[in-house]
Amino acid sequence: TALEQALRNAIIADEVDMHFQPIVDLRTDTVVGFEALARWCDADLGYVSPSVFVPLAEERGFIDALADALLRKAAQAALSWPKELFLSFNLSSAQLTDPATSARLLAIIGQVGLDPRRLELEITETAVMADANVAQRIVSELRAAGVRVSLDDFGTGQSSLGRLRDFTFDKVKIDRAFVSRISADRASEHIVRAIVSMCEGLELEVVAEGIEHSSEAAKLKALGCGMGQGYFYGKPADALATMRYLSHRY
Ligand code: G
Ligand code: G
Ligand code: MN
Ligand code: NA
Repeated sequence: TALEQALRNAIIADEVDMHFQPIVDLRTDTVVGFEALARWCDADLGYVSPSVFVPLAEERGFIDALADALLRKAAQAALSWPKELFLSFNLSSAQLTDPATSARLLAIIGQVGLDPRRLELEITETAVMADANVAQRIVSELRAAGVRVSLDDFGTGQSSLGRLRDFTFDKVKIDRAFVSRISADRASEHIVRAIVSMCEGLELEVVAEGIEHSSEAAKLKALGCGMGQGYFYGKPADALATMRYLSHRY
C-alpha cells in the first residue's frame, strides 16, 4: 500500500521523529524522566499516528527496522540530558514475542552509549498476552541488565492482577481513563486509591498518566501516587524543545 511504502521510505530517510514527554516525581515536583513517543508527518499523507504506523510495521514485518531506528534516536537524545533522567520507550506487541528482542535493544543502547539503568521499557498487557513465556523471558533478561520495565495502560487490559503476580515489573502506569475522571467521579478516585495501595504493597512505583489539570495533580498527590505525566506537566516535544525545557530546570 501507499502508506506502507511511505513508512518504509520514511524509516530509510530517517524521517520518523521522536518526541519526549516529561514524567514528574509528584513528591518533589521534579522531572525524573521522559517517555519517548514516535511522530511521523508525511509530505503527502500528513500526520500519521503511531497507533496506526506501529501496527502497520508489525503486520508488514518491519517493526524491527522501525523500533531500532526509534530507540537509537531516543537514546541519542537522552545522552544530552542530565544523567539522572531516565528514558522510557514503548515496546510493541511483536517485539515482545521475539526472543531476540532483549539482545537487540541492549546492543543498540550499547552502541549509543546509554547506561541500561537509564532505560525503561513500557509494555502493555495485550502485548504480554500474545506469548507470555517469551515476554516473561525478555523482561527477565532486560531487568537482569539493569533496564526497568513498566506495565503501561494499567487498568484497561485483561487479567491485570494476575499479571502483577506472575511478572516482575518495576512500575505501573495508570491509564489516563482513570485520571481524567478522578475529579468527576468517586469510582475513579477509589480505583486509583486501590491501585496506589496495591503497588505500595508490591513495591512498585506508580505513574498516573494523562494529568491535564492542577486539580488532578493535587488529588493524585493526596492519594499518594508517586509519579505523574500529562499535558499539565508538558506535552510531547521534539529533542531540541526538550533540551530547552530542561535548561530552564537545571
Ligand atoms: O503519542 P500518541 O498518543 O499518539 O501514541 C499513540 C499510541 O502509540 C500509544 O499507545 C503509544 O504508546 C504508541 N506509541 C507511541 N510511540 C511509540 C513507539 O515509539 N513505539 C511503540 N511501540 N508505540 C508507540
Ligand atoms: O499508550 P501510551 O500510554 O504509551 O500513550 C501515551 C499517549 O498519551 C501519547 O500519545 C501521548 O501523546 C498521550 N498523552 C500524554 N499525556 C496526555 C494528556 O495529558 N492528555 C491526553 N489526552 N493524552 C495524553
Ligand atoms: Mn506509554
Ligand atoms: Na499508557
